Amino acid sequence: MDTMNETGQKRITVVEKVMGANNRLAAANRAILDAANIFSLNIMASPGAGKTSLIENTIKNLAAQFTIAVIDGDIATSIDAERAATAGAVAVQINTGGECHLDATMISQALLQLELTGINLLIVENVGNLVCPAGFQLGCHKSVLVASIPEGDDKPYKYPGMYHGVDALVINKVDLLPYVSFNMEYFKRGVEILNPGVQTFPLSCRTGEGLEQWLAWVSANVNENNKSK
Ligand SMILES: Nc1nc2c(ncn2[C@@H]2O[C@H](COP(=O)(O)OP(=O)(O)OP(=O)(O)O)[C@@H](O)[C@H]2O)c(=O)[nH]1
Ligand SMILES: [Mg+2]
Repeated sequence: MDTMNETGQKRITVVEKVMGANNRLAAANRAILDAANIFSLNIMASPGAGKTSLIENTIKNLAAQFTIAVIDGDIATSIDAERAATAGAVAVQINTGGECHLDATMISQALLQLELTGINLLIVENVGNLVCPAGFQLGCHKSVLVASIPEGDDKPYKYPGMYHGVDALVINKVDLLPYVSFNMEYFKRGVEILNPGVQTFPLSCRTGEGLEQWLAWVSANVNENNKSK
């Protein structure tokens, strides 16, 4: 709502208007995905946490079961989309031109570039950032945060907006636990305060430890989505 302050200046709530427009477009994206019977994940994380590594592992393990597409958001390159394509998915690159997050408009443009018929699973890799992506709905069915051991155990406390809003949490790079000072108890306590009971998958994209539980969760969601249609 626009408001008038005490000096008579009109304060226009531009942010609310922008977010409202984004959310409407996100709902339209969801309708397109639902009509095509596609289950979708929005993968968010800080730079280098292992989003693309997790996506590669997911494609390699589930490509025999599902047809998988990837929309890769990156500030400037197509490196990650190429990695997803090499792993066996149809991949579309979005270069945000410096923007620190994907938004619903970008996803709607990317969806136009995909042949949606036959796709079961769409994975969106958001731009590496623990702040901005949390504020922009894309229309995906579930949002996933990939935390990683070397980032430190204080991240839930420092980036509450991101930890609060996600449907699942991957804790990647557990193979580095012996080498990094990371108090899992302290980390999980922070997560529990912000997002009680959130489904959590400690794993290593490098060694494969813990991947099975993650793959089972993704498969169950895709199968559930197929059943509900
Ligand atoms: N030790 C270890 N390294 C990992 C693991 N997963 C990913 N890495 C490494 O971490 C680095 C970053 O991985 P990416 O998958 O590119 O990370 P990302 O989140 O997609 O990075 P951006 O897209 O640049 O934000 C690479 O050098 C990976 O090989 C893991 O489980 N253990
Ligand atoms: Mg990446």
